[in-house]
Amino acid sequence: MSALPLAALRQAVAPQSALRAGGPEAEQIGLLWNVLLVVGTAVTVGVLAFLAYALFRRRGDADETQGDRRMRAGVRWMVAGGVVLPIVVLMPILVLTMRTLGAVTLPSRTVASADEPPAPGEFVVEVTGRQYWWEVRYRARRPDLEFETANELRVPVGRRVVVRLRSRDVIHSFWVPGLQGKMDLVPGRTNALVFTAARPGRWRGQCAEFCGAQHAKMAFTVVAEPAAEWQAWAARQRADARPPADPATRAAQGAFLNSGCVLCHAVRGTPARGDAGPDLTHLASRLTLAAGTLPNTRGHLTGWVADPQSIKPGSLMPSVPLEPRTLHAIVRYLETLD
Ligand code: HEC
Ligand SMILES: [Cu+2]
Repeated sequence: MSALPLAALRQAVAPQSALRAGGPEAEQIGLLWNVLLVVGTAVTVGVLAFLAYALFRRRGDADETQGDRRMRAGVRWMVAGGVVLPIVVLMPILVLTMRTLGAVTLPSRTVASADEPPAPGEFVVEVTGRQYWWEVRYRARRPDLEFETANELRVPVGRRVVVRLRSRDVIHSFWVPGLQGKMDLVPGRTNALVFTAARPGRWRGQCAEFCGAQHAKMAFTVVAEPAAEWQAWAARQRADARPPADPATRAAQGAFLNSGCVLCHAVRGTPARGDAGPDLTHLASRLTLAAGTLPNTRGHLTGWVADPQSIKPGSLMPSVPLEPRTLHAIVRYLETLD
């Protein structure tokens, strides 16, 4: 077989691999992992070798003094293998683990209450876990610079990102293996983690704490891009939704505003103010739909709006029966929300 399948596999797992570190925090964790792998393998092989030796060696009967000597040797081996070796092996690992923890986690004093604005120079994103999607709010020292999106974190390359984690319902867990370890989102408290994306790219994240029927379809994407591109993106996200440019789009907007959608979804700049589902103001600018479940294309969008329950059974968006004309008008409108 050619090398192709392996290359394809690598490509497939790369966006969500802890072995492909995307920044300094992930590198520290990767280093610890590599040390544990090497030491663990060496200990396992050593133990198995001793075991094989003990099982297969041949020894004749011993007289009494030989027996005594063997007994004392046995005790020495037990002390060496059962006390000295574990201490010698585990102490450095403990120290390395503590150092890694210290290097990749925030001191508890910076795990601020969720409502505090960021400190000067701090880049804060608030992520709220919801069944089964992620509400994402970019905090700023000036309230008018804050904005909300969903299921996607865009960050400037090289910027240390503080993610404040909260939950609206049950416990979720925020995990981007290529950038950081896991951290729970617990109702009633705010946790925080930091990561830095050292180069432009995309990393897949995943809810890592079982949170209900659609837990497996609760993913998200971290996109890191150069600071100037991020600024331009943020400026677009802050703006209200693009108003309809022509009568057909105005009619399409009407179809959306007259459907039940507005009870649960917000489109800033329109009367839609719902809060039960993701903010749709700039839906068309996102890579995926329904928390990483579908690529954001017209076909998938239509399928989702027509029957979300067949795609994510048990998700909190009901399948609303829509006339085909209404359905296509709504999709047409949503596609203008870039
Ligand atoms: C009862 C509340 C509710 C109603 C009504 C509702 N939605 Fe949703 N919607 C949700 C929830 C909750 C989600 C997140 C589902 C998930 O990913 O698990 C969602 C997700 C979506 C998404 C994906 C957003 C993203 O960022 O990935 C789109 C698009 C959407 N809804 C459009 C609509 C449209 C159009 C209508 C009207 C026909 C509608 N919704 C009606 C609650 C609702
Ligand atoms: Cu979850």
